[in-house]
Amino acid sequence: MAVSRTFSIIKPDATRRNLTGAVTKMLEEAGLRVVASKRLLLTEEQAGGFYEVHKERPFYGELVEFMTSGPVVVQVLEGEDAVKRNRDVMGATNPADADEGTIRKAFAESIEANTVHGSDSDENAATEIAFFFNDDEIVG
Ligand code: RTP
Ligand code: MG
Repeated sequence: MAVSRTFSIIKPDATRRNLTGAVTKMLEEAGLRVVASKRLLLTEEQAGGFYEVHKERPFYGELVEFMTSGPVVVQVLEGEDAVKRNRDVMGATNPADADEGTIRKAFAESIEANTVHGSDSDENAATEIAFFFNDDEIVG
């Protein structure tokens, strides 16, 4: 399996509880390497643009409000089959459905305040990485 990249966000519910290190440790233990990282307070425009695909969903407004409610840590992760590897360690969107050993099982507060975002395809990973990082900010 080839080494690839994915995009991750440590969400405001996690930064608020000082879990950036604990979440990152689980990502690293899953075989992912942080090759870019920065802490940001997203603007409404950034959060709204990032979640544009969910614009018609009933939770869009609340999601944008949540994602701008505190700092996030955006990261590029590298590893074998990175998108799937990350989705596996994240666990199900709703922590009530998340498996033992996953980040969301360990830390998520609710279906919305669910600690992490992870790209769901290689194509979306490339788009999402480019949304937040220049090439020279990523050191593999
Ligand atoms: P993500 O995009 O953040 O990695 O999460 P995901 O693929 O597991 O979930 P997705 O369906 O893409 O939804 C994006 C984010 O929206 C929030 N959400 N709220 N209130 C609700 O019913 C609801 N459903 C989803 C979550 O923060 C979810 O991660
Ligand atoms: Mg998603």
